Amino acid sequence: MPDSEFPATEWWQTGVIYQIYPRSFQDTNGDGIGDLPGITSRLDYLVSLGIDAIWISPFYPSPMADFGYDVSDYTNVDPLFGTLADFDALLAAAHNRGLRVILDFVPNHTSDQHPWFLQSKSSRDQRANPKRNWYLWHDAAQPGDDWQPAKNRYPNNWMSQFGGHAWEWDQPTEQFYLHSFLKEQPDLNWRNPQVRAAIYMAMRFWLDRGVDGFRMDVLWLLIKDEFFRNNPPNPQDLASTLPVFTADQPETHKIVAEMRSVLDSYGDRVLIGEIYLPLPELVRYYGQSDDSTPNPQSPTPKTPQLRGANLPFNFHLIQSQWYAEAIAHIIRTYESLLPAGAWPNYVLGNHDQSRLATRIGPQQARAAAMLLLTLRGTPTLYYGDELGMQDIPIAPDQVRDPAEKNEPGKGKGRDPERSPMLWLDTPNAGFTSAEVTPWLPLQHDWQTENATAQSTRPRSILTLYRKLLQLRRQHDTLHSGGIADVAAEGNILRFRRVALPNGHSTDFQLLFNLGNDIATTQCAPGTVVLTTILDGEGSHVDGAITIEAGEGLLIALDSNEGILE
Ligand code: TEU
Ligand code: CA
Repeated sequence: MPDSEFPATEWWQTGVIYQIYPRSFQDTNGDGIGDLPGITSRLDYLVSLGIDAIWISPFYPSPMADFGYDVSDYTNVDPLFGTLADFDALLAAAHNRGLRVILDFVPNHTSDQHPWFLQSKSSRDQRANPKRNWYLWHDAAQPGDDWQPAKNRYPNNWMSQFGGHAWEWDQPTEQFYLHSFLKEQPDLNWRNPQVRAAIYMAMRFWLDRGVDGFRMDVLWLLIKDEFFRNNPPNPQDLASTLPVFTADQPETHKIVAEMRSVLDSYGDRVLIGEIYLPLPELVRYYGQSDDSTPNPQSPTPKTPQLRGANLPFNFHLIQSQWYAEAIAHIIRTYESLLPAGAWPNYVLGNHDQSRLATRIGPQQARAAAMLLLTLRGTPTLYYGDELGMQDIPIAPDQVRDPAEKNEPGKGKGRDPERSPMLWLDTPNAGFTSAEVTPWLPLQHDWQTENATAQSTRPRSILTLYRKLLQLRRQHDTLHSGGIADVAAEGNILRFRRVALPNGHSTDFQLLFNLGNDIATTQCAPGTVVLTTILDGEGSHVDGAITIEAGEGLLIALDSNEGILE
């Protein structure tokens, strides 16, 4: 559906985002852990790959209980990753190359070592302790017939995403505090205006330095029910509950709008939200017209009715089964639910999810690459997916992720998808020096599947990504045009990208065989521009066309009349 009323003009609409997990990208000081100077040293690779922006997972000072998602200082760099000067150098080097830099911001919780929390837990007397209310403290539940010590009388049934109760007892002040994740990650009280102001100030610290936007961690979880009501049981799985009172609370949208106005006061910056919600709820994070407030800084915003996140992350392709009908359904539903002026986006992998090539297999990972980079909307790539990196096996003594340590063997561990980037065929694949043990093991086939080796192979998945990124940049239909006729026929997924109404762009037909057998379909006359097996480009097609299992085809249609039904 071409949205010609709201053409794609912003860098975060036409561009492609690449996520870097800094621990795993490039080590420069021989401690086996990636760092900021490492990212700087690899910017030329990213330019040659053809992406437009990097999003860097947290590098702030942190005790690293959750590898940086437990922040103890929002306005500095952890010595493990470098210094503020290293960050400024990285930002300048990226900007010099035309790359944007997006930071990962973690507003829902801090580290339990953050000075705010240390102060908050120091006393429950709110006059003596102005930060008590910065976090979510609660008395123990009243004792009932089966009397229990206070520390066992949880205020309600809320559970941590990392297992166990979401409440931790603080004996000195005899109250519980809420932690949606680890007990080392106490949740901030987002109803407190002082908390909001403090976070917005920290955002400004980085915006003033020149960062191009934020990916906001767990944006849909910021506000919790003010009456702390119990979550109802999940009818599908009575051992769990539904997050009715802990997620997607209506007041969250006001906060997103506030964050957005902080960014808008700086110009062309982007607000991305990490949001795992069904599509109808997800698209509300673009902003809602009813509580939109005009922004005094930009009196004529391009999309006046949308004051929420620019890109509420769409994870539905990650969560979907890899079937043509399921994927066609997601694309059509998403497109139909997008509010006017909202720009779509798709994600296929991140540091919390099993690797794409492991989930769907190496052959389908090529089709997935073409799908992600030809859909309408901003794609976000996860580092290493361009090499077809897989989940790595993690032996019990190699486990690093607290999500695995807390609940071993439940498949919650995220170490497998965080293994070091593969650069070279030298020991440790160029990630760190030869004699060092990297913080996570390397993928076994690093000698042949590293970026340097794949660069020399004309049919490697890296070559495919480079070509796709080049084509996406080159053709305005691909980065800005419309989408139409999204359909599934058996295992074939198809859609058309529709030229902008400028008279000099091309329509494209996309065809993907998401099954395990060769399949045949029909195509309007056109020229094959790219196939995921990197074979057969330049041939003319008209009518019946055969597609290999896991193959995707990008076809430039001969004329716009040819494809009108
Ligand atoms: O993830 C939020 C989140 O919901 C994850 O727990 C996700 O559901 C799970 O990992 C899926 O496997 C964000 C960050 O991306 C994650 O790395 C952090 O651990 C978490 O927030 C806490 O900050
Ligand atoms: Ca290092």
